[in-house]
Amino acid sequence: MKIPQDLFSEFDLETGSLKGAPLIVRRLSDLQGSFADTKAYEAALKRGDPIIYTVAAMQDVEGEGGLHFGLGRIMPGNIGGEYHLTKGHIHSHRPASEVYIGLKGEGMMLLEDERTGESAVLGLKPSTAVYVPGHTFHRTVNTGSGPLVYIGVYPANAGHDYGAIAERNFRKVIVAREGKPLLLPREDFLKQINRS
Ligand code: PAN
Ligand code: ZN
Repeated sequence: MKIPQDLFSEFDLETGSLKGAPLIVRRLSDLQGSFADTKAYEAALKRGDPIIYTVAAMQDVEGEGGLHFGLGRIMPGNIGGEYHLTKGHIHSHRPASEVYIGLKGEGMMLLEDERTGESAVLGLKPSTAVYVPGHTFHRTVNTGSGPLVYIGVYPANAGHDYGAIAERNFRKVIVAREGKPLLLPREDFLKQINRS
């Protein structure tokens, strides 16, 4: 059997690139509405528009039974105490699940069941894998001091729905408290910000 080009991939943990795949770059300005502290977000944007994360996705294989995968790389940092994060989404084909594998750095996956609203938070670092079931919003957060690099593998027919979560955002936030990550209900965090 001849090995076609799309059966083999090489990825670079330092640049976040995947040979042959386009690199999607998400800057601070692309994350309007994602961070809870809107004042801190606007103030940060005035200072510059840094890259928050990149994703390089291999989408060659098509059809029933096929798999796609993406290499994500999130830069360290926070906005108003909330760690750098991905936009987050749910798969357009709701039953489609995904496996995340940590490759470098330290972070967390924030999951939220669309049907029950229940949240779960799971660590993501080298030698760990997180299973994201179907019908679940998922967001990745970098809680470390260096880049967080991971790979996500999902069905080729999953599709990405960003609109459903963009409207109301995740119910929980992951913020830095005394240098450590703390999971808080969004409402509680907003109250704390408005009091100070
Ligand atoms: C991942 C994500 C990646 C970036 O490959 O696409 O972490 O997050 P956003 O897509 O929310 O910007 C994945 O979950 N794919 O299905
Ligand atoms: Zn996904």
